[in-house]
Amino acid sequence: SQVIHLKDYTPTDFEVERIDLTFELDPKATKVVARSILKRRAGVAADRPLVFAGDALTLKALQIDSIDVSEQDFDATPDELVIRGLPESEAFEVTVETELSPDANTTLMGLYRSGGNYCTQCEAEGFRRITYFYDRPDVLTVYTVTIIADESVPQLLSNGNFLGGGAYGDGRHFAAWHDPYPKPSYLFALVAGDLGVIEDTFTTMSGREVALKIYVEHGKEARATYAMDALKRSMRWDEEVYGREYDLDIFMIVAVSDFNMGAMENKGLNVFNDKYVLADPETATDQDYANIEAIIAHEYFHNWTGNRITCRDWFQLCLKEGLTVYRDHTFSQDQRSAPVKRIAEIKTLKAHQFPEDAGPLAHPVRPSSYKEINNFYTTTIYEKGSEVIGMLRTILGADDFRAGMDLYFERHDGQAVTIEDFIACFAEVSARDLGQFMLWYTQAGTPTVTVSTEYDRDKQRFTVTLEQNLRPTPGQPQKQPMHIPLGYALMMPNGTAVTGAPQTAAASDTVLHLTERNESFVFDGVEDRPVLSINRGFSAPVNILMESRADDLVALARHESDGVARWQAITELATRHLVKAAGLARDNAALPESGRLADILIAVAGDATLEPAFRAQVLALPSEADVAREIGKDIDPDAIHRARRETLRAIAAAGQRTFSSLADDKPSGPFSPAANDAGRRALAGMALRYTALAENDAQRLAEAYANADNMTDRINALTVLAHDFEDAPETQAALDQFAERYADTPLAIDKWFTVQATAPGAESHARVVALMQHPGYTRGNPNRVRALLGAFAAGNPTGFNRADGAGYRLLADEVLAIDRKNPQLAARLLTAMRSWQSLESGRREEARKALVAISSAGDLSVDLSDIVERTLQ
Ligand code: DPP
Ligand code: ZN
Repeated sequence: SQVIHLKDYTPTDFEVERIDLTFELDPKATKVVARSILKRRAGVAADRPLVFAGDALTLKALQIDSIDVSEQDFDATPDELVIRGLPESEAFEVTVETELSPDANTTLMGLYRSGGNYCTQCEAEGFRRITYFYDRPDVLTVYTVTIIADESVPQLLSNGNFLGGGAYGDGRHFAAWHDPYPKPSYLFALVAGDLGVIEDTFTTMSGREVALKIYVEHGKEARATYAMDALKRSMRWDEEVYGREYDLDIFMIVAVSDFNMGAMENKGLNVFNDKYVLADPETATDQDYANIEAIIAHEYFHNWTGNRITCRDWFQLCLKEGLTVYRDHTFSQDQRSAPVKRIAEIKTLKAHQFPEDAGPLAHPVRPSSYKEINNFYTTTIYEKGSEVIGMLRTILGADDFRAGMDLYFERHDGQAVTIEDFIACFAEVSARDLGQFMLWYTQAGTPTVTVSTEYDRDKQRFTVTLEQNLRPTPGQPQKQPMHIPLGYALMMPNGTAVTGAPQTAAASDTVLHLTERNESFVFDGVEDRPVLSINRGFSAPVNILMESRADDLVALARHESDGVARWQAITELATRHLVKAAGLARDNAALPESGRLADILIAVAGDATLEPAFRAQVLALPSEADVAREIGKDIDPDAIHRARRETLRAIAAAGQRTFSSLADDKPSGPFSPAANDAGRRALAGMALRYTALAENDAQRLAEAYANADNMTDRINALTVLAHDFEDAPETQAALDQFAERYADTPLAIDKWFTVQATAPGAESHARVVALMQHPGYTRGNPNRVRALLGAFAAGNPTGFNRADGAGYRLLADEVLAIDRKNPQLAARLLTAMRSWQSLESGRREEARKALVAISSAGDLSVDLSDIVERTLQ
């Protein structure tokens, strides 16, 4: 397959003025007629052919201006339609008829069936599985859609506003939809089925009433009410914070159970993975509620950042994704606790994006080439893309940032644009040169900033020296220095503030702007040696290397006034401890005393002036994967596991009294998913784990499991049982009970799969193999596969990285089997192996063999071969 390059971009020869689509739905033979008006662009020669993309298509008929095109004037393959001998008139009509089998479509791209209902997924290149077309984001046109189906399929939905519908004859009916906003084909959607619905309305800031509908499987309506609430809050927030109003008469969301992504922002008709719509206290955790709120907001916010203004080409994907993630992050921060949400974002970024940036799949936020665009819906495009927007706001300040956004909306509404167009708006309103800032979009890899400090008592001068480095990444051997905005504060070891002003324009009271490779920042009038808090709030997505004295970190861990920065300091202390402990565990030596770390954690745990959710996050400690990432090479997952487990036990023993009382301190009254109560459950749940470890007794957990009246508490107790008390009889009893209780709730059984797939140790491999035979499991459903196999590969360092390579072989076999049905899912699963080169040599060799086995199997999809080849390189 060929490589596509950003530098090769050229516009199409023809514009599309409008497209009318007619679907006659049938599970095995759906007829699609696409009639579009094309207009030759000025300067395009009359003998240029029309070239439309297809994917696995069968052409049934082809007409131009209602006359059949003769055979010598076109070539149709499954992948392409080329028409020659076009009319010389500037505009003409092309009618393409194709026939599809939604039932046979297991890729979940294009038109397929899920749970008996028809639905579509067109981003990035699914529309070409429906009809031949200019399936690219820079071709915007107005869609009118007519859907004809059997009466047994009552709801017929598409984008835009409802035009009308009714009987069609022979037991069939129809519905017609018109979307007045020109859009690219990836935002097209069709849903048809027999679904339950909940309805509401929203009055926009200019007073228009919008109908809101959420469609779910019959009987699940009550589980959609939280999603509806989140939708209305999102609509209001976008008006208040960005001045963005919704633009159609109706906004619909449909939940489907078979879906490759989280959700899809199709204009006026969002299609969601049901995991991100359905929630009630019995089946959903607090984390599920938070995810639903975030993803509902994310897809809604795309209406302006993505739909009204879209991407010129797929290289610009972060234009809509990074920006929209930034918007949903700040929305959730506003709806919940900002520091707690920010900590969660930092954890996600470091757990997922940093390893991507450090391994063979590293790519810039805006890549310059790709083989398969599906493989670029990555944490770099999304999460790092969002961090880049956050840095832009830090550099410009809130007012210029908002002014830049306003200009962007005003100038580019209705267009398909580039990152350069976007950044130009901010450069213009702020009168700044953002040329160096653009490197964040073009250079891959996570910069390291080395920090050293010096205090001169005689001169009362404190100097901070920073050096930035960016290692080579695939295709980018050399890097240039970037603009890195580092939040900072100076304080005395007892926590009092320091007076003393930076002596350079490159620093404000809160931010050091590092723009050179090496730079020193001088503070005068500093009366005593201060403690430096750097990259406060994680203002830049970088690694900090600082030879700070442990005493300084302890001072920050105790006294940092900013919650996020305090968490950062505690995390740094804990990480250093765990890295040291892992080294000793590997040599079978005694582990270091954790007294000072334990004191800090126990003090935070018992500090009622702090938010419970914050205390829970501190108690979570860095994960085994966090410790592995910090060690960076020659990794032995078993040693890390032993070190972390023993550290947890030591902390648990030291704080037993505190933890035991916290474990019982739960919210009272009816269940509320709001942040406050969720935070209290999180703290109690964390305390329960420490208590059980201290008591070394599964009994308390079994009781907590039996008494739980919501999924958060229930799954927490079950997880501690399965992960820390795997041999206790209580554990198997609770697992069995859970399976029985939720036998009819696949999304809950997914949690049961994940709890077992992530139980540490070599035996988890056999458990996963056995669970693949469970009646609730199927390779055909992405949620099931991710809950079991995905969780095992990405969330079980000791189990998956079993020294004999059995984990890698299992993944390789399954990935190959899944690839035949759903390439996107297979390719995504395999990214769990992206850090294989940092393992110790025995495991590395086993991992390599498994990757080679995939690579040498025949008939791989483009998606999978792209990932496996890049991973091996
Ligand atoms: N549906 C995916 C998202 O919203 C891709 N656009 O991120
Ligand atoms: Zn998105």
